[in-house]
Amino acid sequence: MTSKGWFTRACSILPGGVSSPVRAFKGVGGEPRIIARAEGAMLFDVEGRAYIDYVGSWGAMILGHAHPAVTEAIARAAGEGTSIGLCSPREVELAEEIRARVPAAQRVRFVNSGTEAVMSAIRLARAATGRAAILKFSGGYHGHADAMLVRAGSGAATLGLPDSPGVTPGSVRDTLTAAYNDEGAIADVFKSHDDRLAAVMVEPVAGNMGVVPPQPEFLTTLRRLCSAHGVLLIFDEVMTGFRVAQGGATARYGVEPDLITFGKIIGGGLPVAAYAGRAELMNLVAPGGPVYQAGTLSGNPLGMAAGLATLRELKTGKYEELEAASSRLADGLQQALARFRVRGCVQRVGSMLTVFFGLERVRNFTEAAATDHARFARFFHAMLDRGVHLPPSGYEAWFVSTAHDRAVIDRTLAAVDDAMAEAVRGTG
Ligand code: HOZ
Repeated sequence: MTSKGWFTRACSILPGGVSSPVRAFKGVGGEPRIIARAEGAMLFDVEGRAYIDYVGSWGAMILGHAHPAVTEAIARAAGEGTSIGLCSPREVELAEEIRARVPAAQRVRFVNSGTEAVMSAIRLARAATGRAAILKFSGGYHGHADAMLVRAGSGAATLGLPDSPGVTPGSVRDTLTAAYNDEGAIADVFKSHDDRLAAVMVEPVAGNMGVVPPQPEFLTTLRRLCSAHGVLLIFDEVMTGFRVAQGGATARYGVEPDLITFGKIIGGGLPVAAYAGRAELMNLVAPGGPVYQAGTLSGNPLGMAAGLATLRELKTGKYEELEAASSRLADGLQQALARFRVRGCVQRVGSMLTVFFGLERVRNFTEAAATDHARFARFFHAMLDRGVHLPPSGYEAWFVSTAHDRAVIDRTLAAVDDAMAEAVRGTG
């Protein structure tokens, strides 16, 4: 059956034909390719066409697809029981591997998705401070828990649903927002709400409005204000954790949060996430303390095995390879923009990057929204036609994996020239 046939069939049973909204191509038009399998840097659709993959399962697949160390670890674990629901060694080992890379993660609680990690970290922050309000940033995406669907990025921004219906006014009453990278706006929030502010939730590198790096003083200002006002700083490192450095954004920027949420890479492609942080905070989580949170599949042996295998492959040298491949790609894209005299920019931190059309710099969600999404859509399709699968929205990050070697990057850049010409020609 063709991609079209599968998608028609999918639409009759899955809402919008998908299991998560961005995949439906609403941000770029057309219909998604239905992917039969993935290996290394490549995707293969049901019609046998091959694509270089920059979705990377939205950041999870830092070693590329079906990495032998990961698939073997999963197979071994599966043979020893797919879910135990009781304490087992692999969860201890994975938590220790996390702490070895991110010392701020003194204690770790495993959950099953980034949404769950964020929701639980917020509950913990509220319990620890006795306050209710959470500050998030416009265009920041922290999963789909009610309190975080306010001015949200990622699929919510792509579909024009940053404040989803179904979220009650009561559940977002305590969600405050400010513009990313705007230290003045943040200082104002602290001035007016410090007695009710429990936590600041931030992506240390924004990745759900496209990649928007923090301005030099942004994270240190947040740290200083939080410490001065007894507010907890939560880094949402679901995307950046073990991605922008071995120790994530915490290491890359040298700013230590109180709590951290992880996902994606720590599960090696299986549904694993975690929240972590200072021991005295994390010890408030049940059964050590009174903050309740639980899950039947939490610490699942397959996920723990995949996460362990992934982290153990990610030695320092791998980050150098990722940096080299990603900077080659970003430079090539930037040169193509210049060659075709297209206004735009490539924003990159480590192995995550976004091409924005129409603006030379993007610092916040207002600017990300003002970029030329119609031109991105044309570029996306021109790349897809040439065998390169980008994330299907201008509000998403592209992810480079260790399987994207020089040959793969050069094949991508060969497609970029023609695709850029096509994107420039269109008028939409
Ligand atoms: N919201 C994630 C991307 N930023 C996941 C999207 C998906 O899985 O479709």
